Amino acid sequence: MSANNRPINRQGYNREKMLVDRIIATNKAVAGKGSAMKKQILTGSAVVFGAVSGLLASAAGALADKPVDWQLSWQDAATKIADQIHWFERYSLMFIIPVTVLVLLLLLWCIVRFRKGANPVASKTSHNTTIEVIWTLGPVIILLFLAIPSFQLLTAQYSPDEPKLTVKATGYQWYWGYEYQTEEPLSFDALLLKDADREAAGKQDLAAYPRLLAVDNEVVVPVDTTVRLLVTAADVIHSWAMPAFGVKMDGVPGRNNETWFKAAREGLYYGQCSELCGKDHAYMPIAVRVVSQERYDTWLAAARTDITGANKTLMAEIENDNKSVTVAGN
Ligand SMILES: [Cu+2]
Repeated sequence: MSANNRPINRQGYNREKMLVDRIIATNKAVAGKGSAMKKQILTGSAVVFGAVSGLLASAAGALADKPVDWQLSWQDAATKIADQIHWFERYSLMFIIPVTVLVLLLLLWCIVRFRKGANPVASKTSHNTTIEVIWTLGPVIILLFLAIPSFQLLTAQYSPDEPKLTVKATGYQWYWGYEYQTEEPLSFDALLLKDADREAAGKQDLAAYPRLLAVDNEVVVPVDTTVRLLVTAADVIHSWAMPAFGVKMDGVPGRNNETWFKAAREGLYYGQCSELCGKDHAYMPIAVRVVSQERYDTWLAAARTDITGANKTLMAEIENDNKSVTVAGN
């Protein structure tokens, strides 16, 4: 499977694959022991899981990076910056967890050791140079260890390569408007996809086009390309946020904020407006479709005259790919 055709939802796909692998492994182990009945049962369950996994795999091709039920951690990173953010979280936890545990233990020790019953006469000590040096220098050193990679990450976030494409996103109450600042500019609006419009849009697949996240017109960008994103708003403050890209930028009326992303894998990515902007704040999702350069070029040319048609053609091509990937995967 080429990098470009990697299933989009790696988390879901891997979980499913692990489950099937485990069942197959158990099945093999049981078969080795010669327990025919167990083998039959397990073969049966493997077949069932195989079928389910087959179904999921075919959907996986169309699946997208989006929040999943009971998710506690990040969405898979689709950009280097998101990867770095995830790394920094794990790194800072390596300090936060021991410090929290240490403080908790010290507290418990003080509570038990120096309680009135065990220590009726309190010490009158008010200064201890050694301990004061330790509890000043210790935190300073820890903060330095946190500050250096934190500034490195900030610098990386503000140092994109020369962007090849500029897209301006304007937040409105309550949808997004996009303007491609290409030779011949292209602009369109992206509104929440209503259930009633699913069929006409060919977006009945709830896994790929989740309720409250899918939109009518996705932002289409080429893979492995630095995209400069200008974010602004026309009425109140909005915020353009895409978790898988590690991007969140406020759109402020009268101001042009700038951010960027460089998506490393193709797929359909979902985000939401992340600034409380009014009663339909929850209903102005963001969808970005990352495709190959050729597909992007074709789409852009067609979108100038017919955005709906261009999106439909693109969708049909991607669906076709997913079908052949599934067949090849079998
Ligand atoms: Cu908003």
